[in-house]
Amino acid sequence: RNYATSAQRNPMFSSVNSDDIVHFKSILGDKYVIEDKDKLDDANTDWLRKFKGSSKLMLQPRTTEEVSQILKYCNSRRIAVVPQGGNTGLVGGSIPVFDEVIINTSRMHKIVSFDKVSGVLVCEAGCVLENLISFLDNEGFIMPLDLGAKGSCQIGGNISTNAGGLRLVRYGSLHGTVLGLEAVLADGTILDMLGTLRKDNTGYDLKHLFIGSEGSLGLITKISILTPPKLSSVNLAFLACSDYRSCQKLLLEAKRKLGEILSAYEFLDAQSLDLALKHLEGARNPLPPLMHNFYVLIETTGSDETSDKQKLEAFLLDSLESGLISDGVLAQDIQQASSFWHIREGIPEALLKAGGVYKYDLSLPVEKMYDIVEEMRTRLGSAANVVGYGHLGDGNLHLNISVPQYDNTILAQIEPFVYEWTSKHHGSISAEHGLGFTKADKIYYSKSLETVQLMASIKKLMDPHGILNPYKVLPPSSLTS
Ligand code: FAD
Ligand code: 2HG
Ligand code: ZN
Repeated sequence: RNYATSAQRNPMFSSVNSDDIVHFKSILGDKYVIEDKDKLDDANTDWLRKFKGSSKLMLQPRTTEEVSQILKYCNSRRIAVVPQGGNTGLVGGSIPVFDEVIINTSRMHKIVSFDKVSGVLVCEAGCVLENLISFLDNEGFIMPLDLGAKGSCQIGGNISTNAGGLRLVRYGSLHGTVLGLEAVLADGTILDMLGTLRKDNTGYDLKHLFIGSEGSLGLITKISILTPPKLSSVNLAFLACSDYRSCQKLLLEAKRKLGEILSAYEFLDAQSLDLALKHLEGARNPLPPLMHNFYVLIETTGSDETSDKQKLEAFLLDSLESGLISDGVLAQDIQQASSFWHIREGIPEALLKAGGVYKYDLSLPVEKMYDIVEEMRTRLGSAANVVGYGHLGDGNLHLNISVPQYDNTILAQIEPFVYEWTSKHHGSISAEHGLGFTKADKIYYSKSLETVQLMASIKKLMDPHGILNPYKVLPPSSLTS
């Protein structure tokens, strides 16, 4: 499907002409001004292969200075642009809606510095998350975030979406761990906010505007992030629970009894596990194939192998005896641990292989979180496979509705119901993926009119011609008044 079916191109934007191409080549050299159809096809298509833009040009700058020159020129010519990192975003934010120029950051992948005393890493925005994880591993540190897309996603994309992931329960959000940023504004101004201090209360902390603004306020070029030391003992348990209440109670118990070493608390329902086992290469059920309704992964990370393991084992034994868990297995080595993670992290890929998928990334009070999955099952009957999984420790449900093919009558059964339900229960319609294109017009379910108006004023102040990632994040109507 094309984006164009549900949006209108802003006629204020210029189309790229041959003089523009000549100009971009003078900034970047011929090789990094890409007009090749195959390369553009990939860059125009999102990870979900749900939407397709029609950009005829991708630029691949190497330096902040080049980004600045590109944006300055685009701003003066009213050429709209879309910043793109690893293109793993799940809300249609990283690809053009129409013919916006794609500014891809893949060549900006240098590590600038790493301070072993403070654990502060400074790097360029195009560093792939997995490469940063490997780099830090050699230094005895870890990234404070980890997610299934780590092999492709870039730190600039992570910060622009304020990605959560599997470790947020322990290390908190990027609003806490990102210490500084360098970003280029729409008019080419370079904002140096690349501080490396933990504390700095000199005026407004503007870096926060860029964290989670999905490329709509500026293009992030460098980042500084606080990384925790790598601890020696990591344990992972894959557990089964008979009902959702048990998953919830187990979370409270885990916080109470494993609090200081708890580093992940993830859950999946039986339907999610079935999909993973069916569609993921090499996936095996870690438990004997009995019928359980829910599964929980608990990871602990600490500094004392013997006592950490004893603590986790005692916790698991207690939980078995009290009936909170009905079965469970502790990974015996790194390979087994990564096979457990493969199941959890691979669910989005399994869903993609299963057919079409409607995705909802909801923050909800933990006790209400699974009700929406059950209500949705009742609404849709056998027309769809409704699955629920996610970051239970953070109150973040990934409600996914898998269908053989996209079907507007099914969609009409899902939306606006799912958004109204979330709003009624004081949840957020986007916990961690952002709004992008697909959810820009749904912002009012989670934000008040006055809040959206202030966001629109900030957008207009920072990007008066609206060239940065248009049609995303904010509904176009909020920007015209
Ligand atoms: P892209 O997809 O390229 O871009 C995402 C957005 O950021 C776009 O709006 C783009 O315009 C903007 N952008 C990118 N780079 C820059 C930049 N340098 N400056 C300004 N704007 C920029 N998300 C989670 O929060 N938690 C998860 O656990 C998680 N798991 C995932 C698992 C899989 C398998 C997949 C496919 C996605 C997952 N995601 C998750 C979605 C998540 O948003 C992305 O994976 C990641 O954060 C995006 O990084 P990226 O480099 O691919 O960004
Ligand atoms: C995850 O936690 C990602 O696996 C993707 O955020 C969630 O695909 C999804 O719904
Ligand atoms: Zn997630």
